[in-house]
Amino acid sequence: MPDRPVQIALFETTPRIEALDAGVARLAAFADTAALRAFIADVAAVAPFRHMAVKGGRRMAVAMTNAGRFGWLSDRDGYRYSDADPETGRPWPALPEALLAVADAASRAAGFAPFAPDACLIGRYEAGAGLGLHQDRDEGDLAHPIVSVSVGAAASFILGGLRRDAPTRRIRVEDGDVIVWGGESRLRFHGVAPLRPRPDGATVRYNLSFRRVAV
Ligand code: MD3
Ligand code: FE
Repeated sequence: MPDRPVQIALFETTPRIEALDAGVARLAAFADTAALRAFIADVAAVAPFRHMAVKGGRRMAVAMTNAGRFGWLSDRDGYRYSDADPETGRPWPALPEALLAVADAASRAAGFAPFAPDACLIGRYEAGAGLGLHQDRDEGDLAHPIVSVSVGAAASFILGGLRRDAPTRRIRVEDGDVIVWGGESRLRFHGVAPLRPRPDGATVRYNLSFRRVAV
């Protein structure tokens, strides 16, 4: 990865915090998305975005890559975290201190414990791409929240309950929004509605989700 240390804080120090649900907080316009875009480009130069396969053999609509010690993978065998990119055999690009600080500051601002993520899954959503309802439960210690950062086009996040058939609500997420998901919402089903094409054609959204995988 290019050596481009970022010294400035990448987050708002006096965030607007909104409680959206039990254990779910939104920090509106919390993250500096220009710096995040540079980070995403650096990661993708080493670990390119790819449409991973799922169990039935179909490919996901969202293109993904990872940074940090562990990266999330899906293939015909299922989901798992791995310390190497199967496309290259190389470790995933490192998570810079400035980004670790964003995730930690968001966790604390939302009322959770200090947070030291060791994985960052980056998703790229183009027009029409969405993410079906699922749970994130492969991380070692589910007491840690997940911190997600939205970059680019707005999207509707779908938040369900602890059972797949529970009612869902939609949460609009915009460029720079950080959402912290933890506590009793950590295992809720969730997804992303297919991105509506924007009239200017510039329909792309990135999502970075910071996770703690190792216990
Ligand atoms: C909500 N990504 O990659 S952020 C994912 O916007 C994923 O790209 C979404 O769901 C996106 O797995 C959402 C992350 C997230 C993670 C765990 C959650 C949201 C969550 C657990 C409970 C509720
Ligand atoms: Fe998820």
